[in-house]
Amino acid sequence: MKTALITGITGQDGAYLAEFLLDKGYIVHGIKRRSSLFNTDRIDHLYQDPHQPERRFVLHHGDMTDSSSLIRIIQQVRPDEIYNLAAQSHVAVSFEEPEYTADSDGLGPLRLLEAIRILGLEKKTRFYQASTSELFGKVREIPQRETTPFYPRSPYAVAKLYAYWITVNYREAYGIYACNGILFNHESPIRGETFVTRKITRGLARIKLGLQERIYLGNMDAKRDWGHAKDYVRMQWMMLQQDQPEDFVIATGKQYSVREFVAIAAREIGIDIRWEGTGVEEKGYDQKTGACLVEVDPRYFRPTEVETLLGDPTKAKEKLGWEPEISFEKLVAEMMREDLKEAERDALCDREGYRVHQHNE
Ligand code: NDP
Ligand code: GDR
Repeated sequence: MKTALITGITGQDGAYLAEFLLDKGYIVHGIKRRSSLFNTDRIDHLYQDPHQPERRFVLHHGDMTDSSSLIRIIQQVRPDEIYNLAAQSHVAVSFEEPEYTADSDGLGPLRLLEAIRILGLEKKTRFYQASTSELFGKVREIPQRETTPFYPRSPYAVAKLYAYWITVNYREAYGIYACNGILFNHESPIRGETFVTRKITRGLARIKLGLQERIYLGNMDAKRDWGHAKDYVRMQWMMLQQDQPEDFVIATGKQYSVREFVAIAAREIGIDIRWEGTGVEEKGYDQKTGACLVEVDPRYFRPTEVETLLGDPTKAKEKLGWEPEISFEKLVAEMMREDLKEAERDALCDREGYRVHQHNE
């Protein structure tokens, strides 16, 4: 039975990966950071009571900015595989918290790699680093592949650039089985609510149920290559099962604009959007009722933007036989369906006088 340690287990990918590895028979350990409220909604269905003698799912308190906690946990768990998914993962927030982002996203991976070395686990523990298409930033080649030059455009991407290279360096310097998955955007019904796809599906569902009037968005022209998180965590595991460690781009090879995402998601719930204006003047109206459902708010513009990302997953396909199984259309439909359910629950609570989330950001 293999043992895996997942950092960022309470996040979107952490939850799907934990489920995937438990199904494969792994013992799964996860690192969560202390928060003032329970913060384990995404993994509560996997939870096992700590008083139970034989557990296959174990949570530890730790933080990517605290070497002592990381060394202690790795010493205790002695994992066969570490999946480093923890990060301050919001690009826009990284402009507001650049130093913290550098610490957790850049130095955090270094702390894990050093722990592997200090504990003499170089030959035992395999390491996966959650690298990102944001590394390509201001793109200089379309589509982007493993050999495309990097040009990061945010404190987040710069921190991840350090993480990418320190992973390569520890592989070359100390022979650690360490790889980077350069993953393009991947989404799901459990995507964080402030990433643009979830903001759109959640907002539209709440509009449909009368809980909110409008969605405020930033750059409508941004284009992304959006896949499903379930397909992408499978690939994270596959990367650690090879004879030799290598870096891979994971993407679908198709891209859509934010505007197109809105239109496709709205159609899922029977709304056709009519667009008017451009730039900060742009608005989206419901064709039938004439209500304004979408408005641009410049507060969501970023100081430097990544305008377009499109990945070429040929290497993953040829070397690992990986291909995405869930189409873009299915992804959007699933997200809309699940957000409608959530909005229905909120509407019910609202009617019964219980306070529901008002966040619209
Ligand atoms: P999420 O934001 O959903 O999850 C991030 C996780 O990291 C959460 O569990 C969070 O904990 C944890 N975390 C944040 N800071 C710390 C810290 N200082 N110490 C310990 N844990 C911390 O991200 P995703 O699941 O979407 O992404 C997983 C990884 O993949 C991230 O590293 C991200 O940057 C990267 N990535 C994501 C892509 C995507 O499209 N989803 C694409 C490419 C890369 P908490 O729940 O307490 O906030
Ligand atoms: P991204 O994802 O920055 O690509 O990072 P996000 O969904 O935040 O933005 C995608 C694009 O949409 C534009 N946009 C908006 N974005 C947000 N969040 N909110 C808005 O209102 C809005 N309006 C337009 C953005 O400007 C951007 O161009 C994600 C994260 O998961 C990273 O951790 C990961 O590394 C990359 O994907 C790959």
